[in-house]
Amino acid sequence: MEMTLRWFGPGYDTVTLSQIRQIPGVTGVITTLYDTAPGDVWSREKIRERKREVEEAGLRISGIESVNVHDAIKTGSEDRDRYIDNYIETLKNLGEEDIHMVCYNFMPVFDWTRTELARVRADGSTVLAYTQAAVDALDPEKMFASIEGDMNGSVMPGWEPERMAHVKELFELYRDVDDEALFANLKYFLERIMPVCDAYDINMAIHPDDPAWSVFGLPRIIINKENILRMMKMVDNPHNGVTFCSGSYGTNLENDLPDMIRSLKGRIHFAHVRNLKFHSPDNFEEAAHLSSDGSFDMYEIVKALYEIGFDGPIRPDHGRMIWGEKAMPGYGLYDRALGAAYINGLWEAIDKQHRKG
Ligand SMILES: [Mn+2]
Repeated sequence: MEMTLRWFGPGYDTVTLSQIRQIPGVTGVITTLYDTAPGDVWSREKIRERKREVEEAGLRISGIESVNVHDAIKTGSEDRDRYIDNYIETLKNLGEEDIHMVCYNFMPVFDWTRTELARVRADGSTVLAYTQAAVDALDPEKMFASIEGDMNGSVMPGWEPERMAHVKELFELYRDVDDEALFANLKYFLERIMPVCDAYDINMAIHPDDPAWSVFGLPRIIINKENILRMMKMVDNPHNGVTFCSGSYGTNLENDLPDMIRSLKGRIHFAHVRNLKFHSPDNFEEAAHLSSDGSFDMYEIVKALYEIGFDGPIRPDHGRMIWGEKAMPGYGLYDRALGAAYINGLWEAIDKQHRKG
């Protein structure tokens, strides 16, 4: 594995590359071009400029999170081919610049959904949290307004104000899209992009839906072992792979995370590792990475990744807001750095134990 940190780029991230460079064991960043709209082609020049900046800081671009998939592709609308052509062009440009891992998601309307961005925990840290009761009581069109005040002035991925301004139209677009239609649209997209992925050795890594069930009546398909194996099978190419996100699959307590990891051997191209603390099956908050701070056995999760020979980029996922830091919720420096150090510690211990036999 390669330890990385997500970095949103200049002007969007409060964390600097020089700070990331000083986290022990972190050698790469996972980045994106936030200022390129979903559906537009990422130019060679912009990719090269980002690469130069990262490499000058002594790091490398270990992958992209995300190249967003346009709603025309997800809904299978008549103009989808034009957007897929653009996506292929972007992949080609990334490949030419020696970037070989692309995370994306196929979630309708909203990216991840949380109902609180700053729940206060017993230790005074603040975290993102979710309660089904709050979602059920909420008008989805007002979702953005309800969390906007807690964003610390940041633009959160998937919650861009320009996008949320059209949320009503987005719902309309997905009116006739059910799970089966979404699977079919995903298959169509993957079949069209696999040739360029083969040509440039680009690993596509789909991010699970978060939470891993339907919200606001929208279809959600990347939610459990059965569905993800169906997806691997429907386009059976090693470049069609997954981002294993423990915090997203873990929202559903019926998902056995180490078992899922083992069943995806060879197809996990990227790993997000974080912990959740459950108060009930539909009321949870994001905890520190340490097993005892949350509900997951992080040792078993990292061990499963180790045992399947996972060799892609891994990153700590959302961190708590601690030590007075003001940053994009989930994406401060301090707690993610602690998370990276902890995961590195687990990995080293598992590796040494394994070598001893
Ligand atoms: Mn994730």
